[in-house]
Amino acid sequence: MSKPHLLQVGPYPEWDQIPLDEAFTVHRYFEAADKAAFLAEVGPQIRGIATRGELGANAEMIAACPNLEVISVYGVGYDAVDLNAAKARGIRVTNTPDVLTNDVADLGVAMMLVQSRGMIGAETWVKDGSWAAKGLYPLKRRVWGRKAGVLGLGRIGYEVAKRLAGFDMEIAYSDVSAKDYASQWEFIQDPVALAARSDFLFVTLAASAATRHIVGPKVIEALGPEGMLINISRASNIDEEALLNALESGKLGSAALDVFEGEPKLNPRFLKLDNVLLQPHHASGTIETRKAMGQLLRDNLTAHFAGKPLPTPVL
Ligand code: 8YV
Repeated sequence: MSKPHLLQVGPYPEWDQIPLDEAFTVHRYFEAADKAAFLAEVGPQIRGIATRGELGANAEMIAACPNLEVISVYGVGYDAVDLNAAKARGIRVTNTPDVLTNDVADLGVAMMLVQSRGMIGAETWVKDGSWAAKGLYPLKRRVWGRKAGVLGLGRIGYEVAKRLAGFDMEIAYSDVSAKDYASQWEFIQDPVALAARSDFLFVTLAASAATRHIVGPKVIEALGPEGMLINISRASNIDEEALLNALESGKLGSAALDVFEGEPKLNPRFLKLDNVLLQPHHASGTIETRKAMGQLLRDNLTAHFAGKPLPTPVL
């Protein structure tokens, strides 16, 4: 039996690539020099798209594949998939929830600690001889016992809050409604009010048109010159222009960011700031989690082509 043809949007580790190539005829979009010509050539054969959270599948790509049946995302976020285009053609969409939740939460909390305690600068202080030459490293701010806000108490937000409880932090969260599994934490629906009472504000919302720039000038200024914004969701949840302005002027104390507009080519203004901690969209980037994500991506594709129920459908 001939293998279903797949369009692969971005690279995967070898441990995923080998089984993917065994089970499917894979066309590597990311290796094509002329993307439009490549799509025009292979598009009609394509029955599945294997993509990644940040890459998704846009309307053009979907339109170029008239026989497309399924889009499988390696990632929990599917905001980069044109869901309307998929829905209009009855194309199934899957993602990889749950398997990455704990690692994403771990990285968010680690970024808070590293940034608040100034650990990157402290390491430079040791390595460049400043410790011996200049003496003691400047004092930084504590984390334990302070106020944390979690914007979006879904799977990842919940795991962040659980970890913060271990630091005896005062935790509040915002979401569309109070969660029955979170009665131990304060519910503050308005993101501006949440930011105003928080020292650290975690953005853990699934991105959509409705959440675009939910963290705008008002939220950022409410968090204030002593506050820290931590984003482990999607760049589109934050008004990046307002964030940069506030970081440059000191209206916001600091930020720890794993995601950026236009990544990996982020706005160069970020690189000039000394009140930011920047990560290369790496919150799910552990060997264990990435292996589980790759397996789930393939399980969804295999189930689809075997006519079985999809393990983790979005559409
Ligand atoms: C990426 C992510 O998919 O889960 C998500 O939504 O953005 C990440 O896990 C990861 O960088 C792999 O591309």
